[in-house]
Amino acid sequence: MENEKSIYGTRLPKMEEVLQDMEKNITLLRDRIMSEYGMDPIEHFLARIKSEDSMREKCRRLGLPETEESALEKINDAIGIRIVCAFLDDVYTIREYLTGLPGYSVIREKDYIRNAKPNGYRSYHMIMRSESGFYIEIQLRTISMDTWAALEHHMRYKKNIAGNTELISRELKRCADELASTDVSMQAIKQMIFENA
Ligand code: 0O2
Repeated sequence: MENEKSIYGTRLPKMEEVLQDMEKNITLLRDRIMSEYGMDPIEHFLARIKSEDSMREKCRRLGLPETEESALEKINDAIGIRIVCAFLDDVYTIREYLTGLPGYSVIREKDYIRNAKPNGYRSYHMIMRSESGFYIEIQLRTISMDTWAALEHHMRYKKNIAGNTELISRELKRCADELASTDVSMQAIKQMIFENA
């Protein structure tokens, strides 16, 4: 890739600035909630710039030319953050905070927690835009949702799966639904603990 022009043109340093600013904001929020409620709302979070190869592959998959415009305007996840929470209510607390974040606007939201995808995928998706004009994709989910998504992602890209793919999909969907019901129970337990504290 040495002599090849980056699909992000010369904008990579600016993208890194936006990514770092978002990371700083999430860390500040985390500290604030922790000092107010004594509990960390975030299990862990990952922040990344989509690699050159993945972005080019996504352009091809979507039938877009491999250009800076496709990567930064047509596709909105060149900058991506995944926030994994222990509990369901933390997902919505963080979503609320992000909607009011100075310097950023929310362009699009999809609640795949209340409206899960047919395969069982659950997460809260946000597309935000920085004042400097960069899109950021934010995925918010619980630990259970993250575990499921990781396995399902792995299966999807694994070629030549032996056995009955229909059965595998059905089993994955069943696991997703069981995990969702566990998330609701864990949330109720948390509430009982806090009400009696
Ligand atoms: P990768 O390799 O993770 O980057 P949009 O259609 O853009 O308006 P939406 O519906 O939020 O909005 O987007 P989309 O394209 O359905 O999903 C965006 C990302 O969410 C995906 O990125 C995945 O990371 C994750 N995702 C969505 N659906 C699934 C799913 O069924 N299983 C898993 N494991 N992840 C999912 P990419 O670019 O597809 O992949």
